Amino acid sequence: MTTPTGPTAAAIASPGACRLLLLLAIVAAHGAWGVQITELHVPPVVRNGSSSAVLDCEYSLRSDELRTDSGLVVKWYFNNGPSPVYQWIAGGRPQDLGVLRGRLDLLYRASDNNAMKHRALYIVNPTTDLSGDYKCHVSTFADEDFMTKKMVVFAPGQDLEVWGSPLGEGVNVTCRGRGVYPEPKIALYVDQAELPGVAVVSTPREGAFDVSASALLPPPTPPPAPAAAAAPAGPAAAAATAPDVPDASAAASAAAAAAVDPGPALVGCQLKIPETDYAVQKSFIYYKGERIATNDSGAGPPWVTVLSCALVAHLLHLMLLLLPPLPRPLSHTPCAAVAC
Ligand SMILES: *C1O[C@H](CO)[C@@H](O)[C@H](O)[C@H]1NC(C)=O
Ligand SMILES: *[C@@H]1O[C@H](CO)[C@@H](O)[C@H](O)[C@H]1NC(C)=O
Ligand SMILES: *[C@@H]1O[C@H](CO)[C@@H](O)[C@H](O)[C@H]1NC(C)=O
Repeated sequence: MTTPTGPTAAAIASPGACRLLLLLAIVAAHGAWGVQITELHVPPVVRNGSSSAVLDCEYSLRSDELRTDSGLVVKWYFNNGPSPVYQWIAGGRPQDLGVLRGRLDLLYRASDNNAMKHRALYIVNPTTDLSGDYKCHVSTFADEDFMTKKMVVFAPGQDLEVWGSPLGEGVNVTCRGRGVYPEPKIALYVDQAELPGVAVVSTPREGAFDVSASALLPPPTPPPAPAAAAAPAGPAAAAATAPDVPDASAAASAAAAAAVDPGPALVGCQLKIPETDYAVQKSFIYYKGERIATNDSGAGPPWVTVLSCALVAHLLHLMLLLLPPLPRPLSHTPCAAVAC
């Protein structure tokens, strides 16, 4: 018996909504959807020869997928290759395959949960050839999920070298880095300004790169005697060859040179490895054609510390010019002091 009253009409109008609610309730009771990767931990940058790198694939499972007969399989793929480089069938032993064969600690456990313990890759001594995309793929009979992330294994290579050699009237500045991976960027600077027209050569060798950059600096002016005398604090003091007894004419010509002297130039080289924050610099002070100091640094610009050395040398130089002990015509001293 039907009575066309309000409540009955409402019940007829909303069966769709009721079914949706019921479905949501069932899904909620089962713990949402099937297997789902919640976090993929892949170290973005690893140094070649590090002791280990752990790539962990965290996932959530529906309660029925936690059972041993759920068909849970964890696979890892490298660089989108067709076959896995690692496979673990829950309940069995993990296997290292392909490029990772012999490269993993298979006893490593990422979790105490039996449905998750061998989900991670524990790479022992990662090397540059293991740079690439790592895809974790997790599946059960009911569902599957995957996620990919990149790991760069970089090699800083041997010490960066920078030097200048005379070329015609100028100086050929060359900077070289060897055995670097991945392919680095290299640049030359003079007083912090990047030199344009630098010739860069990059050569692959044994799975890494040798790079060099060279550029021609304009002709230097002749080295003044006071510059050599002003360098005793620096490591280049032993290399200073100018005689310690400047005569009046040498001092006068030095004063004249100082009048147009633009000061020491800092010649630097920087090598950077893309996708990492690895950068290394090396520089030397180029003072009227003479290399008077050198330094390098692994992090951050060395310009400030080296530049202050340059300023000290420059100040010493100026002080020597202003000191009155040298026998020379008085009229020349104020001339040098005001840099006419
Ligand atoms: C350059 O700096 C490094 C530290 O980065 C230091 O170990 C080295 O002795 C310095 N070299 C010179 C020539 O000052
Ligand atoms: C990376 O490290 C290994 C040793 O762990 C070494 O044999 C190899 O030459 C290194 N590769 C580069 C490019 O430096
Ligand atoms: C500068 O020197 C480097 C190596 O010392 C050399 O390879 C390069 O060709 C030189 N550049 C010029 C312009 O000669």
